[in-house]
Amino acid sequence: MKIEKIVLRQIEMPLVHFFETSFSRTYSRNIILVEAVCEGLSGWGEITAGENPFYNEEWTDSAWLIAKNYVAPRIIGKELGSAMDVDPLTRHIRGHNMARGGVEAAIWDLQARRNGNPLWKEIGGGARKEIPCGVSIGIQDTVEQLLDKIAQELAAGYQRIKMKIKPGWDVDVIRQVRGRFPSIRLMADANSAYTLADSARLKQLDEFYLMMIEQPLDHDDIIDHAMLQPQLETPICLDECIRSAHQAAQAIRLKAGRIVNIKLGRVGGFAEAKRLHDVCEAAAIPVWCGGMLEAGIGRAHNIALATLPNFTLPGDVSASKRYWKRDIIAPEVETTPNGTIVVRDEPGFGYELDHDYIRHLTVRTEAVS
Ligand code: OSB
Ligand code: MG
Repeated sequence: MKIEKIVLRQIEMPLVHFFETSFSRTYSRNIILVEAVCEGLSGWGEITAGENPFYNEEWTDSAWLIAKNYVAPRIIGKELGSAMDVDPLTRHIRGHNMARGGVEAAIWDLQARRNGNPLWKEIGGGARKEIPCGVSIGIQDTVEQLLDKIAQELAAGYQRIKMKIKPGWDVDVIRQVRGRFPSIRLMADANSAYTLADSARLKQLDEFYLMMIEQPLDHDDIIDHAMLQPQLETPICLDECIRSAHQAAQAIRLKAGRIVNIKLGRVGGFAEAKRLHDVCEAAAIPVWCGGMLEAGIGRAHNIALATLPNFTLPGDVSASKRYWKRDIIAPEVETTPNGTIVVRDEPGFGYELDHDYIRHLTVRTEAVS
């Protein structure tokens, strides 16, 4: 397979409800879609960078430049034995995993379509026909609003609730959530809002028997997490600081956490996500699929990823309608009353693209060939 052309499209999509983390509040997404073309077939990917460099160093504009000037030119025209060959062509680019990963994912989708296979089969997944789903609920204006949201998501069937926390929206809020919902599967995500100096405060969370606390400390830290974990009963789940299988191996060796959130973009695509999955599986560390407020393409890629065997915990992959009035794929992603998503068997990522709507949302386009 030789990629002839890579088309980048930036779309702007308003969220149905703002999403607030410890680092920012988002009302509208600016997402880069990647189309990789070979012999009349196209594969599609989504770059999961945020609108600002606050989750990690990437954002829409940096990802656009990296994808256009560094990633695409290194792939176009090269003879690829398989999509596995894409990752080594761009590995020497430092950082910018989301820009690399969005292009890589498009080529996996293309390969799946060429072979007439669903993407989950192409990546070696298929351990489950339905993936277990949780939801990630942002920081709200009031605790009452948070409690209402949780009640609504539980009524929809979601299997676990993740709530975002930050200093000032943590122990007291979780106490109220636990008071109202004593037996739900609950976890908290701090997005790096604390330091080791907050150990005593984080230790107070043990009282609420959370499934895990996600990335309490610095975005690029492993060592402090290894100092914190033995002080807590609550398992630490690592997100931001795990960008490669190698870093996961190091974190596991240092006992910096007991669970890993895998995000396709954060690690640079399917090849590295698979290696990371395998490293965790060999160490009996369960993983789950994280989310970056993806539109339909990224969402569908996450569903395929979550069919690998060690994705045993409910992830942050949920229904399209929680994010968008209208998604860019058809049908949109829906959940069952049991809080699962049924994996589709159509070739590629398994959904139809809504080209008209994508055209309507597009604010810039550039093709590299
Ligand atoms: O840390 O998991 C995170 C969204 C944007 C940036 C970081 C994170 C998140 C989420 C939302 O938690 C997951 C989703 O619903 O897509
Ligand atoms: Mg997180």
